[in-house]
Amino acid sequence: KGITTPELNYQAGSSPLGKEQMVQSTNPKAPPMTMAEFGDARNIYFERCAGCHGVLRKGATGKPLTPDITLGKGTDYLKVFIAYGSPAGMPNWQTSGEFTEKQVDLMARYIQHEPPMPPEWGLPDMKGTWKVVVAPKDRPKRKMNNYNIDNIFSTTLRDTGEVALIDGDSKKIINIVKTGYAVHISRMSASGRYLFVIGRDGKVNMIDLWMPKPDNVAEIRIGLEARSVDTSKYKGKEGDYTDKLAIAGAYWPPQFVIMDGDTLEPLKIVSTRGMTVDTQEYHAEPRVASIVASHYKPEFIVNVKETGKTLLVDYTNLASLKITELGSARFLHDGGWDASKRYFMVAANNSNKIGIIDAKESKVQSVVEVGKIPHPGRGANFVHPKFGPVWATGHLGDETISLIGTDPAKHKAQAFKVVQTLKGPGGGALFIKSHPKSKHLYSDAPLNPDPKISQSVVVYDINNLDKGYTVLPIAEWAGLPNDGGAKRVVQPEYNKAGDEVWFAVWSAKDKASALVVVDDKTLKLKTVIKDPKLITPTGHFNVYNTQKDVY
Ligand code: DHE
Repeated sequence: KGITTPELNYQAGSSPLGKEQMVQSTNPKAPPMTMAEFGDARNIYFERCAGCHGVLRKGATGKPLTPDITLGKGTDYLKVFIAYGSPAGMPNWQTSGEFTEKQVDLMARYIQHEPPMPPEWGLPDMKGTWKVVVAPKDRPKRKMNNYNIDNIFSTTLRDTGEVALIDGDSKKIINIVKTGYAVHISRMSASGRYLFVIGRDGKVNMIDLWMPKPDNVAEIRIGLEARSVDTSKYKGKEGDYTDKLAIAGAYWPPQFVIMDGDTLEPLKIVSTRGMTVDTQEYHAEPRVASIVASHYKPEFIVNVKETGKTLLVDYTNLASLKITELGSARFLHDGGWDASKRYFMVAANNSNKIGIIDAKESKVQSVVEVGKIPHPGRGANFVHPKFGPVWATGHLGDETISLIGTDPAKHKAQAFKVVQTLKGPGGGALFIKSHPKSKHLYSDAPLNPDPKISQSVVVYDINNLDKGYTVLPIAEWAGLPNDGGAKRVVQPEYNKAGDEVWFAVWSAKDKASALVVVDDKTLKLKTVIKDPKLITPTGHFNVYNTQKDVY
């Protein structure tokens, strides 16, 4: 049971904000509630509703739910809506078994009161949580272990708030490092020495891979809820910024912060509150989605979800920060570079578009219509036999994969257009991947409602795309016990050599999960990595491919 459509299953994930101190004012016109009821309702709201309706309930991909609207509708109407859902996309919370009748009544009353305001989080708050665990002067002067660092994988252990560092050569766990709550992504410093992870609770951890046993050297909380982190990668005539700066983006408060790349000391905080790109109306909580470091300029590329703006943040002078604001389309989410690393391809997921940012010319190159709710992760680059270099995205809302031409020099007619649409097994795709040394393109579909599809991946032969796909039953290959776990197969990730592909088989916290490694040449099972400590693995990031943006 549960929510039925993939995109809702995805967006109605949990926010840690429900646990924060907030001032709750009551509205005398709204149905009465006890303080205990407010507490419960607030928790449910942040666990299940805030992802779509927003922290302040002003609406994002879901409708606004402020008292000026909800009071007029009344408790009975709201209860029906929450219980049965709507064709426009509201889940059927009660009939799906997610909420009890009592909880539906609670939420119907709660949303007629004023939304509580979570606290702000400025420099003193950040500094209060900032810890340099090992000072730069006390860190190794050279690599102090025998690991092939380039081939280490950092695997998110979502529900334990940890990452597992796994030796990609021996497939053994090197260390399990405590991080923030429901850690989301890992990114590498430009030199490949430091690994950065960010938790949903805004905690950034910096891990030194040169230590005898790689571990945390610094940490900080940059906000109360967050998803993105990256580091400066520019080296050129304007300076060498290798390992100099880090950046993290927050969902709440809506802001990003630039930090010292050695210690995580917070240096500069910028709010993203402001006007939307299309209707030019004020938005109070535009969340920071994906962030990448430009290779062309000393800039971070910061994508702001609700305003639909991409900010090119020049980091050469933090005291007089220069930001170029590019407008593309609303609800910017995830994305990655094209193979030349000149164009950043970002999904405007609820507009069904890919915005293409030219990092060299600092402009929006194009905005391309794709399938329903594109979700590329960082996407996949490969050379199409007919159309040359393309970048690919799968979709949450339909079964297609869109291939976009990215080579204006030699394939001008196809550049920045959808050149081919592949058919996959169904919607619910999250991540797609290829590698310069591989002849294959892999796509998962962990949020497809059919377990047969969510527990396997599909592979396309790049030189034979019209042939369709081959299905790899990854969860079956994992050989896990029949414990009723969801066994969703998530995120293809290549090793450094580009000859094997890793997948997470993701089940609940109290069920068995595993990592499955496939031989890319033969498409046969190579190894299964199992360990009782591998709890809820989701994303995994190969050090070299992440450092060099190879995907
Ligand atoms: Fe993610 C990337 C936000 C749910 C696994 N996710 C991202 C990015 C954002 C984001 C903004 C891009 C970061 C960047 O590149 O700088 N994700 C969100 C959400 O808001 C959402 C919808 C709901 C939530 O409550 O978090 C959400 N994400 C999920 C999941 O349910 C996933 C599948 C499992 C999990 O661990 O929570 C998930 N997201 C990932 C992964 C990436 C990611 C593995 C990195 C992909 C990559 O290849 O870089």
